[in-house]
Amino acid sequence: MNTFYVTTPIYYANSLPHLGHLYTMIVADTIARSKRQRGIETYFLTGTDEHGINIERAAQKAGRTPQEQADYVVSYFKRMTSAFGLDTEHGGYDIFMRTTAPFHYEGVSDFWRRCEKAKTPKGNDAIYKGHYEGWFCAACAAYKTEDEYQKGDPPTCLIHDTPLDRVSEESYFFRLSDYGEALLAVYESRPDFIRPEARANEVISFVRGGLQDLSISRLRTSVSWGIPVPDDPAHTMYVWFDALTNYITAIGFGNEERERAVGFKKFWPALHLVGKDILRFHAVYWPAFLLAAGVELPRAIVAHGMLVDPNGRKMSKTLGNTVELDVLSRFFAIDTIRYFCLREMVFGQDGRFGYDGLIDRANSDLASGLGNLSSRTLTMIARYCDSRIPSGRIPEEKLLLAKRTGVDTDETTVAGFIETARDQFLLHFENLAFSRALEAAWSVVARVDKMITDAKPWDLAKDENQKQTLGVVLYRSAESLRWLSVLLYPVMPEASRAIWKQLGLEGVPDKIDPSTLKWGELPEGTAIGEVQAVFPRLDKTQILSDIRSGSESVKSPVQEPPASEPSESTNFIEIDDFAKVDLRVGQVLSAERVPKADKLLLLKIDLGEAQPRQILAGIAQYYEPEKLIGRKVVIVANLKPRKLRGLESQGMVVAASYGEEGRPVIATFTEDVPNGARLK
Ligand code: ME8
Repeated sequence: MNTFYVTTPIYYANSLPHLGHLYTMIVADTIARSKRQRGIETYFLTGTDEHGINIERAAQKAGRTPQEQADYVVSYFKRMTSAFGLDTEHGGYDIFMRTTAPFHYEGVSDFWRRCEKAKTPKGNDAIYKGHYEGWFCAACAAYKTEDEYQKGDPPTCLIHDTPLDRVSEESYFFRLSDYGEALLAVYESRPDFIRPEARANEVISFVRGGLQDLSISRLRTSVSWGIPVPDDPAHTMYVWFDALTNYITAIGFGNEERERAVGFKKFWPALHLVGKDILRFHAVYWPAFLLAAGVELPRAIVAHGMLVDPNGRKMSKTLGNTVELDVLSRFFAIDTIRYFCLREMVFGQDGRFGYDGLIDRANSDLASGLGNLSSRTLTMIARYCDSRIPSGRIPEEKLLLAKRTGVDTDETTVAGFIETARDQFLLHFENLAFSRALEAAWSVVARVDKMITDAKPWDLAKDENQKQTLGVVLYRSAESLRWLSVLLYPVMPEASRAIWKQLGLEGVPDKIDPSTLKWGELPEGTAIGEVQAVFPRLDKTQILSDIRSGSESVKSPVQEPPASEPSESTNFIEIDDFAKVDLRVGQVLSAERVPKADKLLLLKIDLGEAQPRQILAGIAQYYEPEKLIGRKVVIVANLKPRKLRGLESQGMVVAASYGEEGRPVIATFTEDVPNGARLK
């Protein structure tokens, strides 16, 4: 089956994400969209890594429980991914994976047991119990060897500059030292297993240098916030063992319900997209665990470079040099950020991020480049007409005429040019060389711009004898825009859709395989849509000064929630706001399924009023109607009535909603309470 599975790392739920985290998501989202565009069934995972000392400490500092800490960070992630168009609703990720999900516990336990039963290639037990003595960095969630820390009392992590913890305790070990040869054999036989090549070489030389066994558990008394080791709850699993396994538990490993819903068999193996900072965990430890458990290895591990600050230091919360997502979302369009990340960062290498550069690129490549090409083409089509087709419609190209007369006019060269550029674009894209792919696309922008400048349609329009040529020039520009919106859709979904719509085309370019594009398929005579600037020019001085002064004049959709607030909600309301909601106790008098609506139940509810209320509730998949009869429920009594499936619903049943699929649990009372009583 033609399927594809792409993952980002699951991010630590100890702090809020920044541009670095967004970057990996943007790349993964772009890859997922391009696969879907080609008709490949794709699953895209992102999420949070919620266990370990890291999260425990962050929670403690913020006065939260670890679960509250994770919920708090996740609520921000959810708003952030929605604001940046990366969530399911916007065609982005398929799962926001959380390692506190019960199915993950099940899957990891299963995976551990498999490793525990396994023999290494040298015939030893893959997991054994021993004693660990050494230094541990909570920020990296990794044990540190002597060359990985700065000596001192206590020593500090070379990456995070934070003090290390001394660990001296009983621990389970994974016998990594027995896997060196097996891993090297994998790297050798699969040159694309680790990408880019330079990173693969680093991994290979690390493994050649000899592997040490890995401590994969901590005593519960030292780290309590974690998944218990099966049959030995005095130990919790090492957070990386737990976290890496998310990639398979998310799609169904070790849990039948998930398997049915997604399918490990269907989607595994994955392409793991990671920052180079965590390559070793993915390219050494993870494949070794998988080899032990007898699970197929990933499709590939692709490591990108780090976003660094102007001083070349990795952008990170610990260093306090991050680009905040609320600032970005306040001043820049999503597609501008996506374009910049993919165009400016040479994929695989570190890249500097600065607002100056972002604004310059946005103005040169987007506002003056693609945006200008789009608006000048469409404005001219709106204004001028060719010999036959009135203004406001796509003109005729007369390609056939030119071919027949054997005249090698510009049309053949533009068509030929864009076809070659498309092929280059796709080739670079396939190799994850996004920057070069975009260069190829922008060579088309330049080519078509040149054609317009050379042909001067504004002069042609003045001459009745030149109307055919005018039509040809405008057709070619418009057809090039159609191609560009298909090619660029995975990188800039919103802008591509906007151009597509302005061309007067039906649907969206998200399902058109760019390799099947044929020149001349833009229907002549199509009425174009309303012409609007796709990328308005950015006022650099104003934006930079607003950013520097911390101006809040533009509201951000991803502002940090108040620090004291542990839950998923963000804004406080006044008591008067709450009083507007009339919540009443009701009792279910009858309940039945709604034909042809597999989610809906039709309920009659006694609210202590003269007549029972008719209320529709989307709970049919989780509640048997007959079991609800007589049950006390909470009803929003002053909700504006609305029609669902032709039936009026006069209120709403209040229910909790949890999990990925939003499973409902109806609110109820444990004590007696009369129908119609108000909740306040
Ligand atoms: O390592 N530039 O989580 P994490 C580019 N939970 N990418 C960056 C970046 C930067 N400056 N900073 C962060 C963890 N990233 C583990 C992963 S996976 C089973 C467990 C991105 O929150 C990049 O993808 O520290 C990097 O690898 C990841 O965030 C690290 O996220």
